Amino acid sequence: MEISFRQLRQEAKHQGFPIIGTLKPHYFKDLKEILTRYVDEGYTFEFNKKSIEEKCDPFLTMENCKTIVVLGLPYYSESNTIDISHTTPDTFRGRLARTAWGEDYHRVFQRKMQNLGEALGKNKPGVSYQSYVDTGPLVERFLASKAGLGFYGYNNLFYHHEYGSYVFYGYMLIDLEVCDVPGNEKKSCHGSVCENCNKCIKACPGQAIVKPYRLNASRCISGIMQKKGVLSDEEKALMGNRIYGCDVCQEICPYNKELKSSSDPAFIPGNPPAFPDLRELLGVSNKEFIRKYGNNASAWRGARVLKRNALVALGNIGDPGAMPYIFPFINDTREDLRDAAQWALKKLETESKE
Ligand code: B12
Ligand code: SF4
Ligand code: SF4
Repeated sequence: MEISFRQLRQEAKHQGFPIIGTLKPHYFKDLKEILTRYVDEGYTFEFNKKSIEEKCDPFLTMENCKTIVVLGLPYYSESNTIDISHTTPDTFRGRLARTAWGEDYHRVFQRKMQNLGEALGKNKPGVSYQSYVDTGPLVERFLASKAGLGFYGYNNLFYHHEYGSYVFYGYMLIDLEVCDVPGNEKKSCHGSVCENCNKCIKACPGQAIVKPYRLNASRCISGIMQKKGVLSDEEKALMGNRIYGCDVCQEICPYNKELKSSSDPAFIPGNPPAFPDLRELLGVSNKEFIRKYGNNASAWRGARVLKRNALVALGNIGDPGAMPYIFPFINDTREDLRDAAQWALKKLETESKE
């Protein structure tokens, strides 16, 4: 069975994917080298030597795979469509990274990929496919680069020439050959932009970008905030007012200026807002949390992690008016919440005496 790239792209666009590329599945020897280097240097995150083979060999996931379809969803848009009261930080508001603005991108992806799969099935009855975003066996950025969709920045992010680094990637393994695939266009050489810049490396709060294209995930705040349990005092201090994710290495990047905006309404923040009221978050019941945050990317680690982060953020923001909201947690039976509350309170008390 075969489909032309043009037809596939048209269908993907119709289902809401402005970015699409394809590649033929094969054993990714070059990825194996990259992953082995990461492991040898000790910069691994939720992957291990055991799973390297799966990441490098798409046929272990789908034996009859003929094409890997890489799909991109841009998520950056100027805030003009967003209720400004929800986006202006005040002293009791924390911050969600742009990746958690609007609907959980995993859901958005799965819905659109499911629709794309069904549309392909109508055209090519019997076609089989598997779709993944984040939790699948393969490495999204690697696939995007092999499909010729852009380039890597020093900050380890993958850039699209129009939408910059604010693009989510997912992929589908299909048993369809794709014909008439255009050659990869070399639209820009990002390497030369990075050479005279290094802004992301200097700005990273956790000094997590240890060298160009190398992230020490254990120092990346984005990873730190997703960990469960008690955070070290150094980790807590690094978080600032963030409660989920970090955009510093993307916001500072000159390549991310004057981007084409995403037109996807799914990524407009609403409930929860981009800057959630931390007092409110600390008070929500599990039921209310599910209602308010359940459809948001920040919720996947549960209410407890976000509440711990909210306590830390209130300490970092430094307004003593937050104390009454922190007090109820200082003797909490849950150690992570108790520790965060005691740390925040001590910080506010010390600062108010200075
Ligand atoms: C685990 C994970 C994390 C971990 C650790 C990430 C890590 N080790 O890089 C943590 C929690 C820290 C994290 C943070 C973030 N993440 Co994340 N994360 C992932 C996940 C699930 C797996 C990553 C992985 O396996 N990495 C393994 C390494 C080897 O691969 P890589 O990260 O792609 O690194 C590439 C470069 O190092 C490059 N490379 C290596 N050497 C060299 C040398 C040269 C010369 C060149 C040019 C390139 C190069 O090749 C590697 C292979 O692609 C992916 C989704 C997925 N399944 O791929 C999302 C993903 C990478 N994350 C994503 C995002 C958005 C983020 C955050 C921006 C979220 C936020 N706002 O807080 C931050 C950004 C941090 C950063 N500077 O990269 C997006 C990235 C989109 C993009 N346009 O790049 C992805 C693809 C999710 C998605 N589905 O869209 N993430
Ligand atoms: S901030 Fe500078 S060095 Fe970092 S990715 Fe952007 S252009 Fe490259
Ligand atoms: S997401 Fe934040 S902590 Fe992680 S590398 Fe980028 S700037 Fe550093």
